[in-house]
Amino acid sequence: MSDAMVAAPASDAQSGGTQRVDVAVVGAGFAGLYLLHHLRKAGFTVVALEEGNDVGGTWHWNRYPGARCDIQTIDYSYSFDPELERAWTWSEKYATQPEILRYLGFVADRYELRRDIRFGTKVKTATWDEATLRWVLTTDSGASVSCRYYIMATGCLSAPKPPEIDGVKEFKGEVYFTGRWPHQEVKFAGKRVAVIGTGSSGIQSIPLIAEQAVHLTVFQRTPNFALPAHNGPVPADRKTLLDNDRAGYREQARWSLAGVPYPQQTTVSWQLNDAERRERFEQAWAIGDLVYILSQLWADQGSDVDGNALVAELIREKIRAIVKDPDTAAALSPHDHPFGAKRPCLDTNYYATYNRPNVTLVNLRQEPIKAITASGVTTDKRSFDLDVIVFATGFDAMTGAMIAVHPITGRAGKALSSVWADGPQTYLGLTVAGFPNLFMITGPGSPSVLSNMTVSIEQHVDWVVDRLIAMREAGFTTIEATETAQAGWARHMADCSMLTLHRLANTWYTGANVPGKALGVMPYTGGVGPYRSICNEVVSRGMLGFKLTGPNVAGQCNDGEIVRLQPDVRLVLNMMADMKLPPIETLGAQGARYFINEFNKARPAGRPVGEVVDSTLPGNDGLLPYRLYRPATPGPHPIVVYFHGGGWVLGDQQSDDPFCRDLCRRTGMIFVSIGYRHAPEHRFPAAAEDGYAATRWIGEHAAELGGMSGYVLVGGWSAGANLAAVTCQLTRDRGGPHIAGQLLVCPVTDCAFDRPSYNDNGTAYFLTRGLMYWFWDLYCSPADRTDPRVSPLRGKLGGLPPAFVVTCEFDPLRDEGIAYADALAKAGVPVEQLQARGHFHSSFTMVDVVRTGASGRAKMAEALRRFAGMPKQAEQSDEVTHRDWGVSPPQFNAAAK
Ligand code: NA7
Repeated sequence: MSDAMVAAPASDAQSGGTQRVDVAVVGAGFAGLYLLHHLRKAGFTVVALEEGNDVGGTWHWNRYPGARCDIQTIDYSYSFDPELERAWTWSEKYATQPEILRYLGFVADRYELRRDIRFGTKVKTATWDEATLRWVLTTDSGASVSCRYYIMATGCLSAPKPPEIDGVKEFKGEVYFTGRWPHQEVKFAGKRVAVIGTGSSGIQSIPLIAEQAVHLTVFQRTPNFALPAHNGPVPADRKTLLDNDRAGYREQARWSLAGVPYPQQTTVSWQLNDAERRERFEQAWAIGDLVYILSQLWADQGSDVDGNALVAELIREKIRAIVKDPDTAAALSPHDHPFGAKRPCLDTNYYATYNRPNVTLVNLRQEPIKAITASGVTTDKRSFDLDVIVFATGFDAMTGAMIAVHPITGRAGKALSSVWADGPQTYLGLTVAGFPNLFMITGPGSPSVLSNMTVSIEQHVDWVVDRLIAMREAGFTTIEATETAQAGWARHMADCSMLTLHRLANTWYTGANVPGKALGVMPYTGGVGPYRSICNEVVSRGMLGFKLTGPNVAGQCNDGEIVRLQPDVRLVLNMMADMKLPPIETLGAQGARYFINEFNKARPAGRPVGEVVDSTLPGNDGLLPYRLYRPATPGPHPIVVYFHGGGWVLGDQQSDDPFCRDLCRRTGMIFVSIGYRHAPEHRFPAAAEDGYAATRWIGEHAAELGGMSGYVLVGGWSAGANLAAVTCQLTRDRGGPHIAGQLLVCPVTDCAFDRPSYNDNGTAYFLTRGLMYWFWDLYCSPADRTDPRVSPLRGKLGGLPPAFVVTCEFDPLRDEGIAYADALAKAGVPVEQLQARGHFHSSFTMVDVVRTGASGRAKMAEALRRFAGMPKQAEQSDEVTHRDWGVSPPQFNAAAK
């Protein structure tokens, strides 16, 4: 059956002033229309309630001159019906508001949606009725509605915020709001016009108003980054991609990060030189596509302040080149937020407009508006006589339209506005604990405004409608998120937002544009594809985090948190699972070494250090290779003797290269990574004795290596941390050298395999129980395993150097690491622990892959510097986004305002 032929089941007749339906939808924009269609197709009775007098939602209200979408229109379209796609052709790369509105009207006609939409109807209150297990909606016109399910498709940018300037009512001229633009044409010719606000709406409308007005004064509080849209026909390259494989193109969009099918960029800024970066930037500038420039320049631009600053400066250079007056160019150049942290704009002639003689820019940072008067605007410094004021001052974004239905009263009489007083709390951005059978489309906590909205809307609608169908089939009539699931989602949201720069800017993404609004990154920053996979996982894990009940079936509740891993750890593990790698222990030692070397080739290059030297030193039985990493700062530097991971079998002196580089940069210390002998060729105690011999030699030759004499530090990861721990015991017992501190990252400390983490984390987190057994078998026969040179936990622990012990929540070795730290402390050794939530065994060594590991590495570096008596190092650029990591930052932090 064609989608266009779907018959609508009739809603129950209105009785006693109440319309009874299965589902009530609020809003008739992109989300409401697709919901209506999909729900009807699934056999539900539905009514949509829409305040406007026609379909369109945001596009119904935002009719200001120059209003266009800022995602290319071929991407900003429904994809649920191939026939619909064939039936509509966009005329431009970025369609105008009238064309988008025509499209939505076309969709409404095609599926005969209007007959189930009550236009001109505002929902006033919504109340959950415990007795009937239904929602009751009252409206400002016509019958109230009784529905089993209540779905808010109210949009993210649909509640304009008041301008918050005194005297607006005094003004005798014309006043317009971009978000509530009149339907008749507004004429600016011959008029003195002001535009207040330079977000997308201001930036799109200013050039067109300037062409008509006798004079235009732009009042700018915060300059924004704007890029030329280069609008015109749909670009041939994108259209060809779509035409050649429409289904594949759409599917790629659904699994992409932003809902537009661009590949993930992997090259980081420091791998490119100035000329290469400039070339990439110029290409992006010429393309005119927000998602392209935000995702395709270099991988660290959205996550690292230094990587971001490079783009920001290139854009400011463009502004200076376009705008002739240097003071105006300076005022238009953003410096107070990272590029992309605030929604950048797409423009047509925006900056060039300031070269017109009839345009003035007023920098409100230098002369704030005092008031609006009968004749115009008065700032601290001067008055402007005006005929027209256009407020392009934005929206109470993401939550405003939902809270505007007031009150929404859920279970136990609780109002949504009070539950969200400290910021929106949701599960998946789709549901709220305490509000059964209430769904939100693109609600706070979903990718929404950080994505191509149409892709996110379709995913949400499909997910919600599919759940309603499944519930109907199973006999369930209520669904409600659990508090545990919701709290887990807040934590995951906070973890995700540590990976981007959004939290560093005051924007409508964070609620900072509305005075008094709780602050926090409201949209989900983890990406569209990952979000989709999480929603799917909720279903595949038996509706994890939801309570389901029905009159004739047993209730169901699989309580829990859907994502407990750090977001980038989850991606890495999923990627590895998709690769269907063979278990390493089945490859044999040579095969496993080859495999790991090949695997390591694909990782991002480590960051530059002052110097890298390969050489050899005497081990316990012959020369050992080593790699020395020297900081760029003048020496002598403290030396850290470093032991790589690999279960005493794999790896070599450069296998932990990115980790050594990172720690070398953070600590300002020399790292010497030792190529100790491996099993099975050299079994226990070869590696342990090499570790000791190398440390002693380095201690004796520290000055020759450019290091400080008199002490060394030791560090290592995994089996390397085992060697570092063992080395500390051996140097204590064998007369030196003096070790000032030990860094043990996920150490092997004991030969017992019965601690809970061996079970909890034994199979699913890359380092498996089976692999550990294999390592042990190759390195050490059972009779030797209690020897402290391989099980340092069984050794004497008093008198050891201070230690920093790192363990990861999802690591089989977690509990033996914690046991070692506890035992050290008990023996009187100064010890600090970092128990890394949501991390796995390789989190900290996968530098620039598991970026949430940055703050943990910063703490390791701090500890090493403390051990060496050095002052705290200045924060590195990747710590800025991670500095709160590990302490469960609240999603919302009112104090931050
Ligand atoms: P935005 O992007 O929120 O822009 C609003 C603009 O108005 C922004 O420049 C604000 O400055 C400014 N503003 C807000 N209140 C005031 C007051 N009281 N005085 C002076 N200036 C003020 O809204 P838009 O409608 O342009 O765009 C919304 C989204 O629609 C956009 O991101 C796209 O996704 C489409 P501020 O930055 O707060 O200092």
